[in-house]
Amino acid sequence: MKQNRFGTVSAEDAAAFDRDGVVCLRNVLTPDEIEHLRTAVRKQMDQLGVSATGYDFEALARQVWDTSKPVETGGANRFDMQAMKELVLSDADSRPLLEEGEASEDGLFFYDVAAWKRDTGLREVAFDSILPSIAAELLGANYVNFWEDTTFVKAPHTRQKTAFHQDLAYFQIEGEQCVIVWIPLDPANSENGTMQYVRGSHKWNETYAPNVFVSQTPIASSPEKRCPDIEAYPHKYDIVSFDVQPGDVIIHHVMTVHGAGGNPSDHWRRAVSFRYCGDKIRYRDRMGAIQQVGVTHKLRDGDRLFASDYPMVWPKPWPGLLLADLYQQPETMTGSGD
Ligand SMILES: O=C(O)CCC(=O)C(=O)O
Repeated sequence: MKQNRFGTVSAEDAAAFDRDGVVCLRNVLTPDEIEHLRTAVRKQMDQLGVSATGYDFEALARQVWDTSKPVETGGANRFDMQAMKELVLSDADSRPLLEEGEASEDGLFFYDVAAWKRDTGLREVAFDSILPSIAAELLGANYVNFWEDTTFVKAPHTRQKTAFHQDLAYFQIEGEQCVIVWIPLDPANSENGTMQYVRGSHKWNETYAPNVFVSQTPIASSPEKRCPDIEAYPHKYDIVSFDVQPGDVIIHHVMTVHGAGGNPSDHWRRAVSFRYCGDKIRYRDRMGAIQQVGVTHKLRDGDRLFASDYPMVWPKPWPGLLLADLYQQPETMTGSGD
């Protein structure tokens, strides 16, 4: 892997990423950039209950384990959550993945996607910050496409953990030249559910089926094998986590197995996650992958990600060009407006 081509990543950090499959970079985003992301997340959260794509996984998990009630997701219709409940309950190895302690109604594990399509501020960070060139550097890529953004918010007193998983099989891609940038919008540490990564797992040479996040239950249509039960045997794995502040980012390789605790603390843990693909990635309509919302491309298996759904964010055609402005998109079905 090429290192240090553009001076955005130190040789030590690039080496850590290659070796561990994860690296934490300090102070790479500005306070203004963090504020843009907080604003985008606030707008998504304001639409919870109305938007087609925003879910509360904490509430959902309660409904999954309560066999007396059906699942209720308000306006969110991206996934068939009743079918997901039946899948989890039929899985002999599934169990609630909750932090110890009293049940709390305050908990919220908010999940949403694709804010870039309607939020200029988030787009500026995803396309025009230093992140695309960091991704290019870590991936040794000749160009970089933006795949998607995802929002993960854990309110104070959220018991739901994020089940350990590997990202590749969630995406319709072939190849491993892809990184995920996890961006905390609040201080995050072991008290409020910072991310946990299995060091070196990107080199296990295994592809794992996507799971349903509130349980390790694999998505039924995926042909891949189940992710190991990291939660049950954490001592068997080399798990690394980082205490982070807004401005820091944690970047993991698409094959790195990762998860997160709940947030039993009194402090929010808001985060967004950006996914970047290098030039070796090809499109693949992978069985079991999560269908993206609002995509319009007609890519076929083996195609490069040359479509307006996957903006090329690095290199820029000329310095100073604001890609965020180029990719103004019409309103899509994905929820709140700007
Ligand atoms: O923030 C979380 O709890 C999960 C994040 C994650 O899995 C990701 O960014 O790929």
